[in-house]
Amino acid sequence: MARLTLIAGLTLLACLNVVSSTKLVCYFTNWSQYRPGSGRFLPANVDPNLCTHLIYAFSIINHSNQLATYEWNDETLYSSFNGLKSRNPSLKTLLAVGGWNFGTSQFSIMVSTAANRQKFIQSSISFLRTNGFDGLDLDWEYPGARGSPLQDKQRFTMLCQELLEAFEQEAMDTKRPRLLLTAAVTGGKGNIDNGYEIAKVSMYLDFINVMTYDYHGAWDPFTGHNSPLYSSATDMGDNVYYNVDFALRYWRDAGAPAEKLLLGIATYGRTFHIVSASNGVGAPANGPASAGPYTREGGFWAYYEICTFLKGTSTQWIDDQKVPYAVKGNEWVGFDNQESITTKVEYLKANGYGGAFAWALDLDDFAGQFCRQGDYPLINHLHSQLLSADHKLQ
Ligand SMILES: *[C@@H]1O[C@H](CO)[C@@H](O)[C@H](O)[C@H]1NC(C)=O
Ligand SMILES: CC(=O)N[C@H]1CO[C@H](CO)[C@@H](O)[C@@H]1O
Repeated sequence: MARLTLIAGLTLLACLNVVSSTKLVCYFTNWSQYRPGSGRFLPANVDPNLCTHLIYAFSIINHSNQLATYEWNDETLYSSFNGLKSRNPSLKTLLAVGGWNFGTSQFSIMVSTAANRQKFIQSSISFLRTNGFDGLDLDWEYPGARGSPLQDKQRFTMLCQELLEAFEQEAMDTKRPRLLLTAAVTGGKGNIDNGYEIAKVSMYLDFINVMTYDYHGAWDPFTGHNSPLYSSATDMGDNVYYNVDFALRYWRDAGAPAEKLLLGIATYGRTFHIVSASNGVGAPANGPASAGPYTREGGFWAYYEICTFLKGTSTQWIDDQKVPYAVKGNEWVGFDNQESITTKVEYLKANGYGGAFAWALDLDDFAGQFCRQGDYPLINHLHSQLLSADHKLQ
C-alpha cells in the first residue's frame, strides 16, 4: 500500500514536472471601434475564454508625466473590457502605454529624471487599480530610436526596475496580487541593439512580447513576407535578420529567459503592388496593394480581408520560410494562416519559449463572417495548438 502510494505520488510528480504553462496574450485596439460595418470591433466582441491575458492598446503619457487615456470613451471601454473577467475569473488584463503613433518624445521626457519616473509610476498604479487592470505593458517604440537619445537604453532599464519595485511595494501594502509588468519589444536587430539591456530588463519583466512581424512591407522595393519563421536562401545583407527565429534567438542568447519570451503572431498581412511578370518572393514592387474595405490603410489587410482576396486565387507556400502568400493580378500579400501557425507553435514549444501573443483580436475573422472557418479562426487555432498534454494555458 505504502509502495503503491509512493509510486502514485512519484507518477504525479513526474506529470507535474513536464507540464509547462504557456501564455496566449491578445491585443485589443482602441481604434477598431471606428471600422465600418462588420469590421467594427468592441470589447463585447472579445471571447473571454480565448486568451490567458488581454492587453488594451493604447493609453498615453500626458504632459505631466502621468498615465492617461487617449480616446474620448476609453474609460467606458476599460470597464466593459475588464468586465470580461467576470466570465473568466482566471483571465488577466493589462493596459498598454505608447504604440507606434505615440512615438518616443513623451517616453524620453518621462524617463529623463527620477522625479518624472516616480510621477509616472505612482500615477500608473492608481490608474490601473482604479480602472481594474492587472498590469502595465510598456510599448515604447523604441528606446534609442526614432528620436529617442542613446541614453534611453539605460533609462528604460531604470524605468522597469523602479516600476517593479513600486508594484511589489504596493502589493505588500495593500495585500493584493502584484500588478504585472510586461513590454512589447522590437524584433529588429538594429533597434534591439540600441534599445535594450536585455539581461537586465528581462529580470524585471514578467513576460516580453517580441514583435516578430512587419519584417517586409510596401516600404520595400521587393515583395517579402510580413512574418517569416526562418530566413530565405535569397536573403542578402540585413535581410538575414528579418525573421521570427533570428529575433527570438537573439533575445534569448543575450540573456532573456526563453520562458519569458512570447512569439508575436500577426492576424494581418502586408501587401504589395507588383510591377512585372515576376510574382514570387523578391518580385519587384512599388508600393502597397489597394487598401482593405474595412481597415482602409494602404499596405495592410486584416485576415478577414485576405479571405475575400483568396477567392479566385490560390495560397502559395514559401518553403524555406514556412509561411504563405497569395497573388492576384498585380496585388501580392504575405500573411499567416492555420498551417503557418501550427508550424510556429511547434517551433516555440521545441525551443521552450513561453507562448505567443496575437496582434490583434480585431484583425482575425472574429465573428466568422468572412473565412468560413468559425469565429477567430487564427487565434482559436493558436489556442488549440498551444494546448497539449504537456502544455497548459495559464
Ligand atoms: C494627466 O493625467 C492625469 C491622470 O490621468 C490627470 O489627472 C491630469 O490632469 C493630466 N494632466 C494633463 C496635463 O493633461
Ligand atoms: C482612433 C485612434 O486614433 N486611436 C488611438 C488609440 O491610442 C493611440 C495612443 O497611442 C493613438 O495613437 C491612436 O491614434
